[in-house]
Amino acid sequence: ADNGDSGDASDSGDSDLITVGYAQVGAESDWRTANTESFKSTFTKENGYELIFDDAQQKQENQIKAIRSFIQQGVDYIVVAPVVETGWETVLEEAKAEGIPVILSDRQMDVSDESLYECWVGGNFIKEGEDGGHWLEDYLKEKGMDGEEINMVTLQGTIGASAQVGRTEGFANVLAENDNWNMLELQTGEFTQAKGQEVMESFLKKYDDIDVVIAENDNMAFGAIDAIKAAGKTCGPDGDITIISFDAVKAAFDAMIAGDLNCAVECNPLHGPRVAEIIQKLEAGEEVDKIQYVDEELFDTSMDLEEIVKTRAY
Ligand code: GZL
Repeated sequence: ADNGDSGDASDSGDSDLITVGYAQVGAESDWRTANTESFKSTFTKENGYELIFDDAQQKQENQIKAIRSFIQQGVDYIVVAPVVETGWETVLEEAKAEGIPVILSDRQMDVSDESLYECWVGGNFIKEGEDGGHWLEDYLKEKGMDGEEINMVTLQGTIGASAQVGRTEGFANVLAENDNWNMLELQTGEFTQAKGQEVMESFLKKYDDIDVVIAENDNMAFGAIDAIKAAGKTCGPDGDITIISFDAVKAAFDAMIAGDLNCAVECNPLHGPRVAEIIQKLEAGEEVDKIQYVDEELFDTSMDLEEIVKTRAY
């Protein structure tokens, strides 16, 4: 894993800076890039911080190594975006033993003792999945297809990641209410464009009657769009295949404006300022809420996307 900043926090010289070790998932998607940028632009020396950044290349063992390194360096706070929900108890116990508070951002950890972390800030993944499902219900009704058999496939995110778990569960809640919807198959595309394209290619070979693709992030949707076009099919509002994606990064707006993507369910990546606010509260000895959801919307091609995208921060 590449450690963004070299040098040991304790010899940073600026002892009045708050040192923050940030164990980031990786650089797998546009969302992740925006999320990392949000932290790097918030946790600056001018703002009173020393940020030690680690990119784990989507591997849990690298994140655990990074957390151990932060503990060794005696950072003031550890922030983690856990790649998957399980397997964190031991290293969190080690941080607790050294009295270093841990804050979770983006994805959640499934731990028995919730005192092992101060709080979590991120998207409401189950609601995102349900919002995507309800959007599809309305869309099919508008097209007069609400009584027809609808065949769909899902490109899942990294299996075991909160965003995958929640979006799959949320969409499944709506699927259960529509017995004319057939979920042909779900398979992980690891939240990357390349893998998303590969899995979509295999779906297109296997099924010749796919009506809807649910892509659990925008980058897998972009891969699916390429695979669909390469197979001589069309997608988007005027195409054979309807695509719903999650994140709503700028490139997703471009895809909707180009007519390739139907709907993007937002997952706000700008967690830097929220985490800084939490640290300031903890510094002041204040209580912080355990679960803190960020604001999120849903965008589709019926909206004035050229206008909306001008005000988008990511
Ligand atoms: C969501 C985040 C997910 C994004 C993907 O909070 O965990 O990980 O949806 C990213 O783009 O890879």
